[in-house]
Amino acid sequence: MALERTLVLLKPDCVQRRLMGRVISRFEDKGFNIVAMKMLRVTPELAKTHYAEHVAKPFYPALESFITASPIVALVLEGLEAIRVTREILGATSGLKAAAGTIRGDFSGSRQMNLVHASDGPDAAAREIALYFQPGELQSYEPSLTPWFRASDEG
Ligand code: FUP
Repeated sequence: MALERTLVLLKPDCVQRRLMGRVISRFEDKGFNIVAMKMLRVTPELAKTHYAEHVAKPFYPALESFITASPIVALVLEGLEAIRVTREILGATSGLKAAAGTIRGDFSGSRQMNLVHASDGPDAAAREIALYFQPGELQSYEPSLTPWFRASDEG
C-alpha cells in the first residue's frame, strides 16, 4: 500500500458555513497526517490553472466566481492510499448524489457548492500540491499515534 499525499481545498462555502473544523476532523479521525495547511484567496488566474480541464465548459464562469468569492483553506493530507480514500470521504461531486456519511452527502445539497476539493489521481495530486505549496511548506513527521492507527506491516 502506497503512502500518498493529496491536495484538499476547503472551498468558500465550507469556510463561510463554519464547517472547517468538522471537515478537517474527518481527515484526522481517519488517521491521515496534515502535512501542510494555509488560508488564501484564489485569484482568477489560479482558478483557471487549477480548473484547466473545465475552463472551456459552460459552468466555468460560475465556478470561478464561486471559488474566488471568499477565502479557502488548502491542505495536504498524507496517508496510505490517501488519494482514493480522501475522494471516498468527500463523496460524489454533487451533494445531492453523494452518499450519506460522506462530507458532501452529509453537508451539501449542491453540485457547485460541494464544500471540498480533493485531487483525483497521482498526477493531479502532484500538480495541485505544487500549485498551492512550496516544497519547504510541506512538513514530514511521524505522529506518535501511528502504531495505534495501523499495523507495522501495512506500510
Ligand atoms: P470533483 O472532481 O468531484 O471536484 O468534480 P469535477 O472535477 O467534475 O468538477 C470540478 C468542480 O466543478 C466541482 F467541484 C463542481 C463544479 N461543477 C459545477 O459547478 N457544475 C458542473 O456542471 C460540474 C461541476
